[in-house]
Amino acid sequence: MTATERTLFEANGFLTIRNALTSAELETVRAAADRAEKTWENDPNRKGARGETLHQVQAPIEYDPALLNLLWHPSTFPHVRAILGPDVMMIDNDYFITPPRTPRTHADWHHDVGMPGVHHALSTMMVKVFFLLSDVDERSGGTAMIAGSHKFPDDWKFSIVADPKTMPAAVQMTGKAGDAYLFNGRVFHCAVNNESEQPRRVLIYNYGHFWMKMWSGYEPSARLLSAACASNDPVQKQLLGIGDAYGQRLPD
Ligand SMILES: O=C(O)CCC(=O)C(=O)O
Repeated sequence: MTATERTLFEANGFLTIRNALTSAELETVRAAADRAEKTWENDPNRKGARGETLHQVQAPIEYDPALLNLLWHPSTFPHVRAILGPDVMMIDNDYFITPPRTPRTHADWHHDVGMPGVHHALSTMMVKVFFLLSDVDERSGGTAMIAGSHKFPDDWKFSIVADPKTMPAAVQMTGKAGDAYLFNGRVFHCAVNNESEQPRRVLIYNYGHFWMKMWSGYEPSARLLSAACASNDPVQKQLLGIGDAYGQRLPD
């Protein structure tokens, strides 16, 4: 991370990476995401949410190597590793498709992580990376955040709003397909309602520390675990949770 990126991330709790994917990569990832969506749609037993505000293809890394490889993509993962440290591990991953003209938000204002009663202003427990697969403007149902809210005290009284978009001082994350953004899981955030005619498509990769538990339902399959072991790549193995519960570290 550059000094500017690090300072922006510390100050705001989020950071945008423009053109995280090249146009060739974006094409490959979009094709893989389309295939995953079709497979998921055609099999109601596949995990995820099938609601009017969100189609959630749970654990896209299980569907295609192009979606797995984004977990350690060189434009985003080094930032995550720099922020979380050498004991980084994957916590969950999703492909979110927000349908056009949703009647309400699929995710009202919340923190992803926190420790009630203990204020860890200097601890970063989770970092979430979003890759945009579609252009996202203010009307597309994107993520909104309160800058710096990862350092607010636990008892901070955020405004209560009926429409997430009207939260005072919220910053709307917008960008072009191929851009990415990452944020501290303690940042107060939401998805605003999609008021546009286009679906919003994002791939989400969430990371924490090796001693944390992955979200239930996101534990990698035996197939992915054995491929990671066979690769003998310390990053792949550790991100998928292979290693010692305590003391697990990526080499420098
Ligand atoms: O869809 C979004 O932009 C927000 C999703 C969200 O709130 C989350 O992943 O915690």
